[in-house]
Amino acid sequence: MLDAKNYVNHIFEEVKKRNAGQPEFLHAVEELLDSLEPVLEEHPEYIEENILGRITEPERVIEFRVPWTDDEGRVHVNRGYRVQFNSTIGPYKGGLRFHPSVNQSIVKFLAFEQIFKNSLTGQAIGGGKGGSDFDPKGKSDREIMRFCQSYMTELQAYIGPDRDVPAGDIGVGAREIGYLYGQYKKLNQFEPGVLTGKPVSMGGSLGRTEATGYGTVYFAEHMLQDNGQSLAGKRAVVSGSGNVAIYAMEKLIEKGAMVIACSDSSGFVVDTNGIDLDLVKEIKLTKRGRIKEYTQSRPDAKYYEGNIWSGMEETYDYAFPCATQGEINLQAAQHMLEKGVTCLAEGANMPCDADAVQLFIEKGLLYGPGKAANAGGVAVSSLEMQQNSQRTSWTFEDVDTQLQHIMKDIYQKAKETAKKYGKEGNLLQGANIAGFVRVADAMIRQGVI
Ligand code: NDP
Ligand code: 2IT
Repeated sequence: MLDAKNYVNHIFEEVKKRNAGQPEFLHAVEELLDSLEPVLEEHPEYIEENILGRITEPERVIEFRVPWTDDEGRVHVNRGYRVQFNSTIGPYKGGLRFHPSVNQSIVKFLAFEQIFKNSLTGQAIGGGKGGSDFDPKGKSDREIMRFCQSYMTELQAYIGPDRDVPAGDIGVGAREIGYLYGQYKKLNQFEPGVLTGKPVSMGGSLGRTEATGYGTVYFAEHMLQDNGQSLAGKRAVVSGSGNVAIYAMEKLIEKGAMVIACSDSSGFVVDTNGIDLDLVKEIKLTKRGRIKEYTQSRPDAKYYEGNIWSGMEETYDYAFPCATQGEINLQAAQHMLEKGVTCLAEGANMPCDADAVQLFIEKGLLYGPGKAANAGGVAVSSLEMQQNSQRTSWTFEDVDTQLQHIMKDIYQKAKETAKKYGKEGNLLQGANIAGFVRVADAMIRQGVI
């Protein structure tokens, strides 16, 4: 039998061979494998049972054609995906992303992350993710509806409340989930538990919209409190201005922090008086506009094109990347440290490159990895599934209280697991090991399937 180090190297070589040309997926696998040596040394059965060989291979990858007609009658074709990565501890669970950059590598990386994130929540949910290279920007409501109907016409054959439960992600919010569910229901039957993130009027959970952003801030607060710091009176920067970013900003402001900047994929706005969140909501949620429009109503604020993390000139304390993967490279990370950042919690999935994370950890920055810090969204999705199967709905306060407990529990698990394996303070390693062990133990008990 190989020793832990050689086993990890062997598996990564195999994964690279089998997934050539999928850099995002390889990055996610490497990041997990890098953490596991100490736990493999302690549990040779994981090597004997070849858990890593099995856990890095999706149970199923579904790809399909999505044809749709625009308002002028032109016919378009996009590609749809659903990766059903691991169902050991529950039905596949994870969002759908509609963005032109979506490809198999991105969906596999997101589904892989989701396995360990979902495990950390303590809920009974496996890992999955899907989406399409469809670009929702500039499309009419009717075009979005026709696209969602076509996408669901194919996807419905593979999902179900105990089988696979999609939700939102980039480009997929309550509007899209509403259309997707409508088509599912037309082709099947009334079954709200087949999707989460639904509008509240049709079986969605109160608090799901806010959950990812709020949860990320709750997680950051635990990191800070444990280190004698707090959010109150501090300057924060949040990237993105979508679902996760908006509710991270809302909770930060409620906790007394001042959010001085946020962004979209074109550029970022800096308002040293504190970002006016109602204005951001009006621009992004009501008008579906661009963050640049902020300065039309707030002439004191400044708009800059480009990446927020490498472009910020102001100093600030805390960073909340809430846009997308790979927003923070090594050079941006160095710039952030120069600007005074001491804590970073990832609302997005894998927003920091590997060398950026390494630098943050080396420099002692409080670093909250996405699979722990942004798990509040999927955790509340699981609470939505519970409400749907009980045919009931809980109050906002009830859901938010459960979310706070779950985020605290995830933080404790990541912290204590890191300590147990001699990596005190390294929440990435703690989260990776804790998320992995729950799934690995259950895989062994289920046999080689
Ligand atoms: P939204 O579509 O609501 O918002 C995405 C935001 O990120 C927009 O401001 C968008 O700008 C920006 N963005 C998207 N792509 C890029 C890019 N390539 N470069 C720079 N900015 C970009 O998505 P969410 O808020 O739901 O998701 C944001 C992140 O959080 C993603 O990484 C997602 O996987 C993760 N996440 C989401 C959860 C959820 O519950 N929704 C749960 C856990 C994680 P623009 O409008 O210009 O495209
Ligand atoms: O990345 C994520 O955790 C999500 N997009 C949320 C998934 C979900 O099923 O709620």
